[in-house]
Amino acid sequence: LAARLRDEKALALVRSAEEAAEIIKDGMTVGVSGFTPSGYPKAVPLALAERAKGGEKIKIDLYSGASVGPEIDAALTEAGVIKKRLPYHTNATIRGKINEGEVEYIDMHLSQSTQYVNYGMLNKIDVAIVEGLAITEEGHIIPTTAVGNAPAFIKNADQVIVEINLKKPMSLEGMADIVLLDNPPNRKPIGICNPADRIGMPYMECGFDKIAAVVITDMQDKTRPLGEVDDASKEISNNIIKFFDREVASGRLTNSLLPLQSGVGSVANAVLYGLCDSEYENLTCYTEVVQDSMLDLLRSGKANMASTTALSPSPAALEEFLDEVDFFRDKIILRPQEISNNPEVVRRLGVIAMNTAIEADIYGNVNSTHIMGSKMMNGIGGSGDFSRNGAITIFSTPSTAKGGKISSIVPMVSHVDHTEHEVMVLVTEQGYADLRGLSPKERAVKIIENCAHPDFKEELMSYFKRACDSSALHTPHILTEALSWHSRYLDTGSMLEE
Ligand code: 0RQ
Repeated sequence: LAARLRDEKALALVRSAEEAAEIIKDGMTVGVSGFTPSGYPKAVPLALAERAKGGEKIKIDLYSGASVGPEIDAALTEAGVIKKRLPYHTNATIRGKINEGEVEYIDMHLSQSTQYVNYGMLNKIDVAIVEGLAITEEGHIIPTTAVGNAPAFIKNADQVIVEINLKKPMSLEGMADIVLLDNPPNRKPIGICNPADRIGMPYMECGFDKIAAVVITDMQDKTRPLGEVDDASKEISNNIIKFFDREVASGRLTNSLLPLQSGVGSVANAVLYGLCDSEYENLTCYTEVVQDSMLDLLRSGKANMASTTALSPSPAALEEFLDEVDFFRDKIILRPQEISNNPEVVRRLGVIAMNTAIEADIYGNVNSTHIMGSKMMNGIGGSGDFSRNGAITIFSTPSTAKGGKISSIVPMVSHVDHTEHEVMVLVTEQGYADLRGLSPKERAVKIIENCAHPDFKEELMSYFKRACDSSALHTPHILTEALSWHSRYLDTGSMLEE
């Protein structure tokens, strides 16, 4: 334990999870570490849930970096503890309560969530609960497998509870590169000109005066399993690589491409697997999550390094990774999400942003968050941070969902996260549509021809042609019909015409 708690002051602060949870009171705002179920506190939230289940009234606003594990989002939701939640989640239990209207949810750009806290635009953070590898002699906290918003929560919190997780090997020390930005007008340029540049310290500043309790835990992150790479995902990956090949042939990209960003989920994971078998080499990643396929890119030497804010492999890949940390230590940099997702850096590096859509419309607007316009799925996460600022912005989705009953290409999206102004390339298993330099009507033809599923192509073209018969010809729509595909699905369980 001496390697983990490097000063007696830390040792003197050791408490049980139940004792530490007593610090959290009804009405407080709590910030937790963690980003994609990785590096989040577990024991104290579980103890807090038990208190509430025992009958005590506790409601808190809960802020995180991104998604966290069921020990927080499921346990605290089931115990009725969460009043308001931000900025991102992927948990089915809290999703249910958000969509039933019982939990208020703010779906935010992840890089902006940090500055909302720093600018004082949200509640003051009463307590930060942070998973750590160790506490230094000075009382600073070394992060584990994710950084996220933890540095900002620690800075802005009145009190900090540290969960020292013995499951996380000490060999992770040194991966993190922590820097906090000053608020405007004193903000300086961020000195990252290459994904491998280190600009900060390996720990999160805290100090013993803020640490209210230290809890020793031994619990593995409950990362999310990834689906099998199915045929549609393989085809999406092949189509993205075809697009890259054309960019290289035209001289706009080299064989090392540009720093890659790839979102969460099975499709995003499959896309990078495609690169493992490609001729591309000396790749770099400037991203927010590292899933299984990105670890394989690093293992195989196809990619030299990855800058990220979180390591979020599937459970099996996590075990493998934790055995091989020494191999990865100089190949991965863990940054605060304000830096990993920073528009200034994403624009400077020229990141290739690859994210996932729920649906896209014929003009290139993308919905990544809402099912049938009203129900929250997960949230925008960092997809907007990257897509609005990348050199090349790609969105992919299978062309159909729910066994072919839903077309992912629709006349008008039922919710917009990414607008026609930033979506450059749309990819499905059917093909890719390069939308750069195309007017709305030109985009519509390309998207329908290249991306729509054959079962829906004709009807989409019919909609577009009839819309073109109207008098408003810049972005032709028939407003009374534009969302009829969604209504039909809600009424009949299918977007297909009877
Ligand atoms: O629901 O499981 O109930 O059937 O949406 O879809 O195909 O399993 O895909 O796991 O890759 O998730 C966009 C949600 C895709 C995710 C999204 C239904 C489908 C299924 C999931 P069921 P799949 P994935 C990095 C960047 C936004 C944030 C982001 C996401 C479920 O990638 O949250 O990219 N992205 N952040 O059936 C109705 C459609 C549908 C549909 C799919 N058109 N209509 N339902 N589904 N298409 C991450 C961070 O920032 C941390």
